[in-house]
Amino acid sequence: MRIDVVTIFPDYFTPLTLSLLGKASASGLIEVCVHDLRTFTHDRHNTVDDSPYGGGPGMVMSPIPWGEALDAIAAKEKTLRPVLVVPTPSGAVFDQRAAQAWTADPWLVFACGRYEGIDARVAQHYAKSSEWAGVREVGIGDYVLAGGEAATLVIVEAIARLLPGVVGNEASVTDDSFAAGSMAQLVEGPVFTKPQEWRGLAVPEVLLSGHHGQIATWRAEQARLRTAQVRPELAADGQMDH
Ligand code: 6GU
Repeated sequence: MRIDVVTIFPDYFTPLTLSLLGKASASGLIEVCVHDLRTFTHDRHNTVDDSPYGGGPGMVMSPIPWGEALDAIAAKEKTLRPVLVVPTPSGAVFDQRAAQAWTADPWLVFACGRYEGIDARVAQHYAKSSEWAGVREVGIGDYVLAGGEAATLVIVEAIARLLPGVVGNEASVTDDSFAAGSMAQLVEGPVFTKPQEWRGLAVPEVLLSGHHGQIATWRAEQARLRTAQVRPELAADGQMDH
């Protein structure tokens, strides 16, 4: 999968060179390229923002450097069409289902907005461009961040770890909380490792029993209990009780 990121803070993306994502890049499973939006400006101060039409607080990102940056990126590859991803708290929530679906896209371009956001005509323009595969405006939760950078890191990590070969143990991905194909939306229950007793706390007996069926049943019950406790709004809650 090819991933381009456009931002006024390229340094924000050094985490993409570390750990799981760093290895995925080194092995060619993902190809990440980070671009500085200011290199697509032409004035002395590398201006990327302007005051909002209609008034109000804050500044809006100009469509002009965005158009130049995104056109330049799309022009580098003639055989693939990129999807433009615009992280914004005004977007639909990016969840595990979206992460799984987006693993099928060969090329994602992330446009990281700052200030009050990017001039809306950028998303409009690329949504109707035949050289692009579409525009997706997404948020990562019900809170407001200072810009799209942190959300982009979250989204890239959520997708990349689902790509075949990125995570060593495939089962650790399919067993995830929220993993597609699980009967219900559940968070996972508690996990334990050695020692068998630590500071007076014992590992639950069933996990030492070697009875795989009983262990699976116990884990499913723990997931159900924890989900009911911390995420009562999730669809699974209650339904499996009747
Ligand atoms: Cl994608 N961007 C910003 N600025 N805030 C957010 C968000 C995105 N998702 C949740 N809050």
